[in-house]
Amino acid sequence: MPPIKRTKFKLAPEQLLEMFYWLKLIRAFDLRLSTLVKQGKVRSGVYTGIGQEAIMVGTCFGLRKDDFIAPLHRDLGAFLMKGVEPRVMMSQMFAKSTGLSKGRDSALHSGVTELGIFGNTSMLGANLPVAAGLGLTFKMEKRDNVVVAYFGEGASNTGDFHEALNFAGVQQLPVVFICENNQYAYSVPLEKSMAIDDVAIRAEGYGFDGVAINGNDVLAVYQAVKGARRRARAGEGPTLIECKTYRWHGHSEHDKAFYRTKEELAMWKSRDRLPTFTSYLEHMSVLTPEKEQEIDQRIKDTLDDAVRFAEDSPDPAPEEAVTDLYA
Ligand SMILES: Cc1ncc(C[n+]2csc(CCOP(=O)(O)OP(=O)(O)O)c2C)c(N)n1
Repeated sequence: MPPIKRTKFKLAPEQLLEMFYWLKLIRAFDLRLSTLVKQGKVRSGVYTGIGQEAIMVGTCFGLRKDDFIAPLHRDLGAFLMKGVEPRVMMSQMFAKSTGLSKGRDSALHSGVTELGIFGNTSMLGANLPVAAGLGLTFKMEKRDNVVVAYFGEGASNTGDFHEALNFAGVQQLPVVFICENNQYAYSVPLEKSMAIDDVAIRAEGYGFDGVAINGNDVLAVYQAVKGARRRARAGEGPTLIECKTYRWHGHSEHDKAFYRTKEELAMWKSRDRLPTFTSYLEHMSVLTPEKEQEIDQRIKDTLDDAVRFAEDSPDPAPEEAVTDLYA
């Protein structure tokens, strides 16, 4: 079969391959971190997004550098896609001086303004009013940038969530709200924290569209976000996209997740779309086994280098604890 020129959603074969690379890199990064935690090498809680990679890839793919993301504790992949080098990301997790926050904080609370990454705080939902505020800035400065703001279904029960959506709806702000509905907020299952099935319907109460999609399907996420982004850039206001998914590991690597059954986990693992996406790319003659091997090797080399760099990096100097502070 001759190589094809155009595939789904006008994505060129190289773009599909790029998506494939990111999906695999992000999963491999989190899996490597999980191993490193067991080896006692990581100095922070690690909140992997294994099983949720399609959300990060589908939402960040096609974002401009000057667009902003407001990521969560589980969105390491979004940091990578927005331009943080894997070795810097790894150092961050090792709390080394070469990490994003130079060892001040070892998880994903750092921001990188020049890459359009807003630093998150621990308070669930608190990133959302800030994202709305950023959207207001874009609107007031007449810039056609967008903010992609992430939250879990658990966070959608906080007051901050509702205030942010209300404000964004009233002001028609360029914010794409991404709900990562992974079925649990720590150990609390969806049905014990909400009396509705879809977080997406909450958007209606604030005057804009909400849609629930398969968050494991990278192309479905990409397509939904692309439309939302276009509307946001055109001044047509926010959208809420609820991505249904599941986290394969516990809330964090120290959580054994005894609150769910093996059968449930197996069922969700069977809904992993990475094998399906691989077959799709092969079917479209975009991917060959050799190409896949090449990508796997590139990912392994990248991660080996990142771990080496983090291990070899110095700890922060004690006197640095009082630098870079607002007074
Ligand atoms: C306001 C607030 N309440 C409780 C916590 C403790 N906490 C941290 S993560 C978490 C669960 C988050 O669930 P969800 O929002 O669905 O995101 P997920 O971790 O599943 O991706 C909780 C309860 C917190 N950080 N902030």
